[in-house]
Amino acid sequence: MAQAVMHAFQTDDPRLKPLFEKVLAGIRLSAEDALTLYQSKDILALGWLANHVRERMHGDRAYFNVNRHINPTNVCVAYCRLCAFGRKKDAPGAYTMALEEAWQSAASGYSEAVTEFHIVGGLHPDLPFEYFLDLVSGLKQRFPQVHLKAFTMVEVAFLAKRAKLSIRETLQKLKAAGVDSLPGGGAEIFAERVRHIICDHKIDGSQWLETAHIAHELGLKSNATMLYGHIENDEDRVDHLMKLRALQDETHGFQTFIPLAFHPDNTPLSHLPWTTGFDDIKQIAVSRLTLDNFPHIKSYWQMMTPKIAQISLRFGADDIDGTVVEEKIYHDAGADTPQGLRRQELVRLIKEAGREPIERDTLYRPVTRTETTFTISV
Ligand code: V47
Repeated sequence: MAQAVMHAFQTDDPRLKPLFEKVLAGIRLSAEDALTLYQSKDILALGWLANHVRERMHGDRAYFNVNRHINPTNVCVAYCRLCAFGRKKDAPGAYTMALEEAWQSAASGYSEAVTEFHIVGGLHPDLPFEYFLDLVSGLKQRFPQVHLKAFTMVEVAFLAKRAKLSIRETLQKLKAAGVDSLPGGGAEIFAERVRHIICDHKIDGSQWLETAHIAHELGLKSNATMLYGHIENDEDRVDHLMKLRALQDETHGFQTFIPLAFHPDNTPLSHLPWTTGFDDIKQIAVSRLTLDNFPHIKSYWQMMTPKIAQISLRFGADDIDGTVVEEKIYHDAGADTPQGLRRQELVRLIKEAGREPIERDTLYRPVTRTETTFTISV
């Protein structure tokens, strides 16, 4: 049997052979191994290994959800060089939704009943903490069946500062108002040298990790991201992955890892090139192979493009995110993907990759639909 498997794995990169042995035996890869993976050009061998792990964990299942993004404001005091979304308060294009407007926007769009609102926005200098508590409790009241995945660790830390509360108290209040889990944004790259340049005014990497730690302690699941393809190097990527893996060993609170390819258009880093398909696919494979304690690796179709996201389902990813409906952060930065995809289009992408589409809720419970209703299996 081992012989047959060995036969199926072929590589012209001798450095990958010992990694093959480790992956097959379920032995954790080291930081050094992760670096070797990044340095290899044998994308098919990396894909074979990542796919092996992906199928060991999930078989043919590939997950998606029916969700809607809500970005209540793009006003932001952080002025990150990586970002094309944030605006100064009085700058052209700056917006802040009144609560009624945010609640209405949640209801608009596709007719398919959403199971998740993904809520993130800028760090607004004046909006009080109560605005966010009211936003969340108002959504919960109007859409009690919808999971609220809201506020990155960066937003939580900013709200805590503004409300003069600890991170723990802030998260407790958000949870009591109706926040069910947290998205993975704002992690960027933890390495200080890079973080200083791409997002100087955000909390640092250790504060991001500490906020996630507290969220997990409070029973709030979260995701984690890594922004790649700008000025970081392979060592920075490995450092980021290892820090996430170490925290996950402690809390088991992360559900999904989402590598995010940098989109340079309209950012102060617009001179940088876009990532290549090779790098995007390799990043998915390395993520699956190194983050052995993360249940899911998401290839976010909005950012990867539907075509790369689909191929990723054979290179380590088991999730392609959801319908989204209205995406702003990537489109401000030059993405030419659609604003949203219908449920049936996601199903088609997955089926054509030879995978079994599983509609999930945010906590990865299967969702079954009739024409007008849906049921979540618990
Ligand atoms: O935190 C901002 C990134 C993130 C750019 O948790 C950029 O399920 C590329 O975190 N080019 C927000 N990336 C998106 C995010 C996310 C997306 C989908 C699913 C989930 C989840 C989370 O987008 C930001 C930042 O890291 N970002 N600007 C840019 N120009």
